[in-house]
Amino acid sequence: MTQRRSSVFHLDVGTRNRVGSVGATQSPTAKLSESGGGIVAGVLAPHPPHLIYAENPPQNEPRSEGGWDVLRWGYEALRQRIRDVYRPDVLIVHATHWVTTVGHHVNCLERCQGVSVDPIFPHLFRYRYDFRCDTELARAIVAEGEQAGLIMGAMEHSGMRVDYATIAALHLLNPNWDIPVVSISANNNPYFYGDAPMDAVEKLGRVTARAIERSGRRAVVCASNSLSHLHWDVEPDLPEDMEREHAYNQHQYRWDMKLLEVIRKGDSRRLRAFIPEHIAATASETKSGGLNWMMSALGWPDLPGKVHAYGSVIGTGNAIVEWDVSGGQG
Ligand code: 2X7
Ligand code: FE2
Repeated sequence: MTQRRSSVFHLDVGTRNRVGSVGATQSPTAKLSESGGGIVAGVLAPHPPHLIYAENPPQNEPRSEGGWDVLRWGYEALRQRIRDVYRPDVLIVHATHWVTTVGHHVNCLERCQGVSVDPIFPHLFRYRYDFRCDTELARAIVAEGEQAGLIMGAMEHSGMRVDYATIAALHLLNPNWDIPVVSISANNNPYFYGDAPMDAVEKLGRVTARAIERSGRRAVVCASNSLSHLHWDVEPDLPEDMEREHAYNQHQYRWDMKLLEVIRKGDSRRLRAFIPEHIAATASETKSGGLNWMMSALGWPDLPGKVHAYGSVIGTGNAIVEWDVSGGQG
């Protein structure tokens, strides 16, 4: 049997631990500002291209027999909440695979069109995208960030190919693409290990929240991250062969469950301290800073996250989680 090799990078699962400093937390029902603007929900939105491939949307070229159904059902439930309950003006995504080494970049292009290809799984994900950005809010985030002392960049290069983590998460959250988008890069310099500081990305979260409030927009903020990130480097002939899909090992699965238990309890101090431990134990993709950015934008509320689904994709752990901070105004 031919087996495909993937060259996805591996990180050693280290033993480094760093308990993050714990900052002030906010009430779970962050009020919308007088202008009506504010964050109504935060979501953890993993982006394995396999989930798009399995769905067979017209935008994606490769065809499949399906697969990873429970994760896709979880996304269906979350889509419905976004469409019927939150009705946001904008979806803001922290884009794990748009890696910038100097500063946090924000996509400031009016319209993005092109084909997004997963460099590791091009046989699964070649997706034709066409969507609009909320450039006014994007520029406001850049300005607020600069004012707060962060290195920011306004991305205006029309030739840039939008990364698959942005496209996959946004498709899974809103396949109609009828809500404007702001996407923010992962400034990955400091974020490779569990003991890397998250201060800058947390400041970016606070800055993002401030810009949203001033804009008068209702926003859903999205961390585009998988959890445990060890995975197979061979693939079955039929990529969607579910006989072959399971957690990479018991250690990775247990640590993801520990994180989800903390999330479901809604103790944000505990969560903030636990994230680096989880990264160190599992090479979790949250090392890109997306989860800290999102929780910081929400103000680290003491609010249980609702887990819509958990499942493995090529061995990695993936959880779809929602934090409703609308305070009944959703
Ligand atoms: O980027 C990814 C990922 N986060 C998880 C699984 C498989 C592929 O790509
Ligand atoms: Fe990823």
